Amino acid sequence: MAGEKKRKNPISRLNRRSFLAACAVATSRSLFSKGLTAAVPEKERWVLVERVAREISYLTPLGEFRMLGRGSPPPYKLSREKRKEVGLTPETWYLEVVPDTSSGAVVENPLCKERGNALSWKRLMALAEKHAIRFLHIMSCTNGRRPFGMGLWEGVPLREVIRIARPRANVRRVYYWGYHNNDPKQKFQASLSLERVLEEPPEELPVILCYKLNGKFLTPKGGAPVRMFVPGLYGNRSVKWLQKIVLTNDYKANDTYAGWNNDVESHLKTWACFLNVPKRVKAGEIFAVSGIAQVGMSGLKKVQCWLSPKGAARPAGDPYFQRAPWKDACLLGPPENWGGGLPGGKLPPGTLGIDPASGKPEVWPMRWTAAYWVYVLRAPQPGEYVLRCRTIDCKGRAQPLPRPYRKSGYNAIQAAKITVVSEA
Ligand SMILES: Nc1nc2c(c(=O)[nH]1)N[C@H]1C(S)=C(S)[C@@H](COP(=O)(O)O)O[C@H]1N2
Ligand SMILES: [Mo]
Repeated sequence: MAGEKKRKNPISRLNRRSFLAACAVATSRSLFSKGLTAAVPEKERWVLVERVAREISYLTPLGEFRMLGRGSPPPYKLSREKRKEVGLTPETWYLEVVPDTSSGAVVENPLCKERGNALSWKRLMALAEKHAIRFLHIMSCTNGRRPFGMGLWEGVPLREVIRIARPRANVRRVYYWGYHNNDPKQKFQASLSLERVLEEPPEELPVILCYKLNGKFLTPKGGAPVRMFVPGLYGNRSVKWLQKIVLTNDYKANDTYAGWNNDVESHLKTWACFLNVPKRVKAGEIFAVSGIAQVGMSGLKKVQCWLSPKGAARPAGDPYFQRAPWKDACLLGPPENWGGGLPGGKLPPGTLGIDPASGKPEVWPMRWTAAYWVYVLRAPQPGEYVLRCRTIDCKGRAQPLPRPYRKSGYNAIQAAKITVVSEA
């Protein structure tokens, strides 16, 4: 596969055996009306898809997870001694859960250092023995051009701790923040409706106090020892180095990210981006392009690609190329080896959404996760081309949709340049 270039990216790793469960084979019409390319025989397509799939690690290895952390210095850059001093090691960590009395919130058993009953790591681990859950979930930043990583997260449902604090009256929202060098300007804060914390629809995942990623305790960069993890939303709600929760009757999102002009309520969107695209291919050559799709709120039915000559006139009145001759890519099925550094590539028992008897996902692709895809095509005549990718959600709608607010979660039709050179 001459020209196939491996691009450094945070979410793919070339180390696993995988297989294909669902392969939406493209119909064998020519790629676009001018008939510049011929169809790829199914057998060749299959071989190539399988070869590329084998190189993708479903879970992102920890060293390749993209991780954020604001502050000067960011908490993960503090020395081990300093982290001990400020309560960012298991032995020194405490979580306080207190009422915002100025809002009228009434909490019967506030957990705080002053009363000597703040939640310690030991107590959290005791709760974990009874209540720990783990699930697969992608991490994406609202404005990120690609997902930060695909993880297996473990923690204790936040409601177990809220229950211990016994909120009694006038609590509508949960405010929380992480360690910030005791400087209010460095505070990274987020909030949730208390109702979101207390219960969820049957197919939804609980908000957790998270302490493990891919089976390993969180690293300092990962938010150690404990971070919030909020399923279904962008990463800004999942505050790291968590130390404080305030139960309030205020009904507004007071999130740091909202103050930065982001829509913090928006759910993860369904969209696709490229992982590996060869920059140069030879005319007539059969080659593969791989990518990742984020399975957002509306689910994912298909990923599609469309190759067109560079500089071709954009169709009038069709900003999302709805009328372009898109072709289905091949969605990869659940892997046998989940990668990401899990022992033997196996998911731990009790992973939500995995059937305990077969060890296979109950549905595929799973909501709030990554789905990888491969698109195989034959290079047309020499020239400059643009390859685009998009998704079709479970409602059959092409994504992205028209969005009136840009900072509600990045979603766009991604385009990659491909140069086709002559065979000789
Ligand atoms: N304390 C703290 N938590 C934080 C942030 C931060 O800057 N400080 N960034 C948030 C944002 S905007 C994102 S997208 C996620 C990223 O999670 P990750 O660093 O584990 O990939 O962390 C969130 N949690
Ligand atoms: Mo973010």
